[in-house]
Amino acid sequence: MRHRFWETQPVGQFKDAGDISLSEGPIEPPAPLSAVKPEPYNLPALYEWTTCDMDDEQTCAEVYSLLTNNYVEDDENMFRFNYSKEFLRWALRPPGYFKSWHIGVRVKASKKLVAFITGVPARIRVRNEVVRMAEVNFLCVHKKLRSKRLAPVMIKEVTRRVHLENIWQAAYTAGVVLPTPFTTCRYWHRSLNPKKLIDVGFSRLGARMTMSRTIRLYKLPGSTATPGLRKMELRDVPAVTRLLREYLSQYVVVPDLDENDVEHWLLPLENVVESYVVESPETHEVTDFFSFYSLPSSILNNQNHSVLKAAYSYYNVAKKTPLLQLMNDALIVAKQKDYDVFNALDAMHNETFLKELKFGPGDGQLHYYLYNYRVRNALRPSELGLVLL
Ligand code: NHW
Ligand code: MG
Repeated sequence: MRHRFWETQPVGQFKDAGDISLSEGPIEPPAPLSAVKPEPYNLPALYEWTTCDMDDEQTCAEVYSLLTNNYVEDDENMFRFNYSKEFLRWALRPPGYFKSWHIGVRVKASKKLVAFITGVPARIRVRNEVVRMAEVNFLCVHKKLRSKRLAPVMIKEVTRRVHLENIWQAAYTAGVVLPTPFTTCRYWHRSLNPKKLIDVGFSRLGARMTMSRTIRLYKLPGSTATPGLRKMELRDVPAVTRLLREYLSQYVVVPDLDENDVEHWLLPLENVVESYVVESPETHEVTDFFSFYSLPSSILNNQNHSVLKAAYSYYNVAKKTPLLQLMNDALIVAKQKDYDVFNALDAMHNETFLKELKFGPGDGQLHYYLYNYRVRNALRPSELGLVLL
């Protein structure tokens, strides 16, 4: 497949796969800031750039509505991601964020928001190197403006604004294959509300299964098993940061998180991110934690249900509690909070609990990419310790 745009970009090219003369690291060196184009890229004449202030209720509502109606759908167009406004604010305003990286496109005449792309700053470790990067997400072009090569302009503009902050690398994920993934993960799904999932076409009744047997199969205990399990609090940030940094040290590509980052990304935020710690009843030490984020999907064309409530496994560390038990407690908590399904990638050590806890493999793949950074050999999902939203 030809990639007219991506062939021009500093990313691993398909033709270079397996070329052992290419070394790991930046593909292009940083340029002096004076060489970064100072003015925005040109848009087609009817459109204009806008910086989206996510603190502003009306702007946030416009972004929410663009994404709710035009963002990612499954292959069969049955579901579409429905990130909440609170979620978008959380995802886009981590420590040190740049408002200038929240980029919209409006119709000049009507001011209607028709396209969006964002970056947030992050430190990502690739093997032994910690690199300042942008995490790029929420690329969206209104359905009526598709296939007009607007996406490459959006990507070039976010790249330019990232360069203006003297950052030269980025990380992103996509369901589509582009040049060139450094790893590819699969989503696994654990039914919490099997009847609804079957009713809306998310899953199907297994061969020789009845609805009541299926409901029994996925039934969970009414309460969690781990003594000392409780919601994470602000005072847990130092311990959670230590646990997480130690745990992530074994993986090849991971976020480099300090206490400020952990406070932002893991402290519970109602209907956005949930984190639970295990505090030892004897020593009062925090020994383990799990977390998941809340990303509902709109159910397109169903009479009885309009929203699928999905929990997505985020970062989990099992130091003392067996991982299987910890994650079963995560399922129980999610069920109590009325989620319909619990999703997890086959990244990190997730493979060790997925089958046992009755997750089934999904049909979607998630490809991971770095911009302007070559990874020598594609990683196995179990070598990846990075979850993007
Ligand atoms: S992935 C979610 C992407 N969004 C959606 O799928 C929403 C529904 N779809 C749309 O809105 C998470 C449109 O279809 C989009 C494409 C806007 C996707 N990533 O305008 P054209 C992210 O947000 C390439 C990258 O005609 P369109 C991550 C495509 O291969 N490239 O298409 C975002 C082709 O290039 P090629 C993608 O359908 C990461 C060109 O776009 C892509 O009207 C962004 C066609 O453009 C995707 N998901 O609009 C990269 N989908 O070379 C960040 C298509 O093949 C890079 N394309 O001809 C780093 C930047 C920062 C660097 C800093 C140093
Ligand atoms: Mg387009």
